[in-house]
Amino acid sequence: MTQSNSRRHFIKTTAVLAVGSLASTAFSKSGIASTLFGNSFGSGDTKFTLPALHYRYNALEPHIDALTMEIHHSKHHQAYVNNLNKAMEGLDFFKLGIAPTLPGMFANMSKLPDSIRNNAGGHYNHSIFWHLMKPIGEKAPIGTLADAISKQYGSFDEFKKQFTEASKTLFGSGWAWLIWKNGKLVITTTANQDNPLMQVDGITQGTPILALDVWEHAYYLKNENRRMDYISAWWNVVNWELAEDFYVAAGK
Ligand code: MN3
Repeated sequence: MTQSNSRRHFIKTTAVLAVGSLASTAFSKSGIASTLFGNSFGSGDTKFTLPALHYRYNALEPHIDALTMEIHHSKHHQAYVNNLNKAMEGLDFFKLGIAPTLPGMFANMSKLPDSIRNNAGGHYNHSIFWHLMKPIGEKAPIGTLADAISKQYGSFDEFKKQFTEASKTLFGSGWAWLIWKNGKLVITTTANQDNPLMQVDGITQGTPILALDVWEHAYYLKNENRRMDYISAWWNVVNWELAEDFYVAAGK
């Protein structure tokens, strides 16, 4: 094998392994792994691309408006993708021993520059955020996740209250999450475009089940500074079916 072939082989093998393990922990049942990570090799062979939205920009109206969705997806998410590709160009992933994939980068966040952390996070977070919403949501959790939420929080209303509070009080830009960690559901938040999969200083928070973008760009056009209105509206479009799939996969 020539050096460049062996390098390519390493990148492909590690990329497939990394994507494979993420697929088995979070996407096995939902079947959206290829949508989200099919183009995630990034360095060398393929660049990251903006995944198509699986519903129209106006599909979440009246809860989330079409213009916000269009700008958020086609401008903001696209910028994370472009900047991620740009940030990866200057790095030798082979030399670093890091797979140039989202899971590969998340597992080595402390060794990579902030440009990767911000943009790989931005790309991943938005990719799952779009999927975790749908035009006619279930309005409440279903299946085993519904049972787990009731058991742990007493009721869905109590969970909703706590998740809403965490989202509302997050200072500045960031994300609210429901994650699975050490056999428990946990409500948590991250700043900027960080996410619970990122290993920072040796610590990974857990596996995402639910994600809410509370950056102002997610709601300012419609709700101006009223983040609470946006959070209340968002509960109507949560894709609880996918959240259940994530929960089932994460619990294995
Ligand atoms: Mn956003």
